[in-house]
Amino acid sequence: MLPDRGRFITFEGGEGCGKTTQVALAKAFLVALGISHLVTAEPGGTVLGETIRRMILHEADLNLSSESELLLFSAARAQHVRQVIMPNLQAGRWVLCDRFCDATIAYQGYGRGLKLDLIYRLNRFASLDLEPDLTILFDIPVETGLNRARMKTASFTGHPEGDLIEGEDWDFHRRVRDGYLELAQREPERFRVIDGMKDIETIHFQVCACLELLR
Ligand code: Z5A
Repeated sequence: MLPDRGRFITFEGGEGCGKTTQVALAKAFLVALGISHLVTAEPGGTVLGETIRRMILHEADLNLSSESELLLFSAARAQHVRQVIMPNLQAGRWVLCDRFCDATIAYQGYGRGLKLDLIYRLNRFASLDLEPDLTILFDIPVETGLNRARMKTASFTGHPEGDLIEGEDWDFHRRVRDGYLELAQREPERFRVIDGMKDIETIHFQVCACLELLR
């Protein structure tokens, strides 16, 4: 952890795990502490990232191959890191990022079955070797997560169909969950795994405790 650089914290987990809820609460916590920060998400955070997000998640007509999907997530990340994340960290701001490189390993690696060593190399290239100071993984059973995600989608759109990745079968989402847990086991010093089945307030306290340790 470089002393002058802002802290880089990523939030990860399967569909409906509650990370976006917790990013918003963590933001309020940093505001209360007077810590200068930025909240962002992948894919997104730049004009290119938002365009790619729309393509990957909503344009079924593109019939993206797994390989094209991987390269698009990587392109979005390359832009996001160079244009948004790095400049903010270098300015001393903390950056809270909803998904980052681990998502590509979990979804395109474990989920789609693409080669992990290739994804690690692409991640390093796209991210300029940037590693999170802390990654908080919210773990919940796939069934609960997908139900939550569908209810959230329905509350916005009136029908439960989510995006193209959310619509993958349960086995895909189970591989993603197992992949995340394996990553956390492999790097226990970077990951903190939180039980996403607890209530929102309890989880928030746990997240705050993690953030406190980075001050
Ligand atoms: N993806 C990828 O494949 N490869 C990559 O490299 C990257 C991403 C970067 C992005 O979708 C998709 O891209 C994602 C992975 C893939 N897959 N899909 N689909 P996104 O950004 O649109 O969405 P998301 O990241 O998957 O999830 P989300 O919509 O942001 O939801 P969430 O963070 O998982 O959960 P939430 O919104 O905080 O909570 C969901 C609902 O549950 C909501 O109604 C909450 O009020 C409720 N909730 C939250 N916490 C609780 C608790 N503790 N108890 C009960 N209810 C709760």
